[in-house]
Amino acid sequence: MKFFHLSDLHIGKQLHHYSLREDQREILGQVTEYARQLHPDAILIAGDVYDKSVPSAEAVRLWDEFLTGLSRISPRIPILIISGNHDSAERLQYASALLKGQKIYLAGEVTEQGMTRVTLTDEYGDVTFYLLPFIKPSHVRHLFPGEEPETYTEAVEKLIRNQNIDFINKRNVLISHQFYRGISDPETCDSEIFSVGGLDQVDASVIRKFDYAALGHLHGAQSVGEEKIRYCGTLLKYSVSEASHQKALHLVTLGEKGDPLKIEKLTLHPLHEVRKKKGTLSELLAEVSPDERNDFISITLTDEEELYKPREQLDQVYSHILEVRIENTRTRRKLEELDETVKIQSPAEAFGEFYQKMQGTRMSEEEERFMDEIFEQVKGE
Ligand SMILES: [Mn+2]
Repeated sequence: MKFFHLSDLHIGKQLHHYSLREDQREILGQVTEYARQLHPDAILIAGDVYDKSVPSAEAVRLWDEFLTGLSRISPRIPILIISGNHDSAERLQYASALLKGQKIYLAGEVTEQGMTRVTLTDEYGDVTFYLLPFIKPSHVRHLFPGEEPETYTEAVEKLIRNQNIDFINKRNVLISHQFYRGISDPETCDSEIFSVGGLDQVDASVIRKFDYAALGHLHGAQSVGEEKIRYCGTLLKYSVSEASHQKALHLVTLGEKGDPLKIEKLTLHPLHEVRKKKGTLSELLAEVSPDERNDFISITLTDEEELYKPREQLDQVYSHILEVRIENTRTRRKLEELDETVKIQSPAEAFGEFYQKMQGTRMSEEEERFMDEIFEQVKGE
């Protein structure tokens, strides 16, 4: 059985205030084209369909276009979708009972009956797909009266145990959107949002019996400990920190029970690349190649001397500048000083310094007292 594994489409996302509408339309069009050519047995979308829980009309239209395009392929390819932490479960689930008739399976929530299951068949028998949308322990506590899960790991573990899955004889695939952690820390990037302190991490050992775990949530493609527990990552680069990522469409081939998996990465061609460029202003202005002109560029200038309107000059050659940073002896020294001083400063001292920088004069005693009171109040709360 062959299936596409996608996740984290984040439809409607912007990159540093640039709309990604055309980039997303292009890349989803390429996925549809691959589906038409290769005709996989299923398409799995592992959460974060949208970038926001209340997506824009434009984003909804693009998602509609994508689903419609895929469902026009004949014979029909089943599409299995779960909601991620960015999606609103209820909204994503709209018309799910109707869409089931079109082989589009949408799981926004876990119900009293547990996870949504979809069984598909190939020459080796059944493959059961378990659709586990993004959950917090509080979402599923009511399903386990008397033994409420406290942690994310417990919540996922209990849900799986409750399904009575035959892991010995049958082939089972999990679709899930959580922060799974193996023995080592997974690779993360700037376009992801996690809870502070790693409370949202799920021990990957609770899903290791599945023949494949199609994961979403982390935006860099990677496996968690084993090949078969895998994040496919985003189709597009959603932050500068992903500039060196190789984004691809994952095609997974599941053979007979116990056989090794095959994972192929199909090349995608984004409308704009995300690149980092570093050098002096004159170097960067001189060396620009035509195919980079319209890419998303993060620029680091290394000039030591003051520059005349660098951003305006760069705008003349690059059409999509994400940011311009300056890295020279001066900024490095500032960073070092900041490193040393920030730690020892009280909020009142830090504010005093900020005030002086902004106003060119120190705060009056009265103003200082006023600020002290505010900081005390905040502390109290
Ligand atoms: Mn995401």
